[in-house]
Amino acid sequence: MKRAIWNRIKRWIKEKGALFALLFDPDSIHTSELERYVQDAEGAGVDLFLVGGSLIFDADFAKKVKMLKEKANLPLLLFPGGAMQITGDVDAILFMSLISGRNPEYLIGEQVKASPIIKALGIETIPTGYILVDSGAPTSVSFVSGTMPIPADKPDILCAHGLAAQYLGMKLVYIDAGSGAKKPVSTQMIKALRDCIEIEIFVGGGIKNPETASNLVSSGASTIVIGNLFEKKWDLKLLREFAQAIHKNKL
Ligand code: 1GP
Repeated sequence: MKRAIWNRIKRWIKEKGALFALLFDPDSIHTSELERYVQDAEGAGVDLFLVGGSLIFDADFAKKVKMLKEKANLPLLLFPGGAMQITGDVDAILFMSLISGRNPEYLIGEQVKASPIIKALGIETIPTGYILVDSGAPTSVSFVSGTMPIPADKPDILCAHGLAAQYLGMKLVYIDAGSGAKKPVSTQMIKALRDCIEIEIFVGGGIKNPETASNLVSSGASTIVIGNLFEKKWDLKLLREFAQAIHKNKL
């Protein structure tokens, strides 16, 4: 089984302490801006690109992912909301199971639909336990997946899910408050999770400033994912500040 991209990500996490992943939602970028965004992000210190979303409205989704792949030098990971988003124009797929939920469609149904296509395309898969944490208000992903997030103040429940992901052989857990969440996952929750599992921890959802990103890294996050903030306003200076804050523990 292919592991080249994952091995590279693991090595970078070791070298840099933590990585900065920028999430592109194809619905919110124009093809004309795409090349500049990729160049800016690579110059500013972003480490990874993610693309995908719980619902995609753009008929040009596949075309935009292909363009991203052509322009990007950094690894491009698909962060799919379902089997319909599978495309071969990425370096690897976060092969996710929504393990905080109890909806069989997102635990295993979409994965079964996607697998034969992934095999035919020959894309690397990165087994990922996707865990939604409550952010104080309903999010698109909880609505679309028909699942309840883990309560924001229940580290024991988060740890139990993280351990289950680890014992199932997943390489990472993606702890998500949901795109545009009012409140990100707390540092207390991430600290508790870091203390009980050994696999990598990606954290995203509602992270709006470099200080929050830095605190999450100090608490044990190995990758910080930011999407919404830069979709609303592209800000090169802020991209650099995030990169510095996320890498600061090792620089
Ligand atoms: C969403 O974790 C990602 O699934 C990123 O969240 O868009 O709020 O940055 P934001």
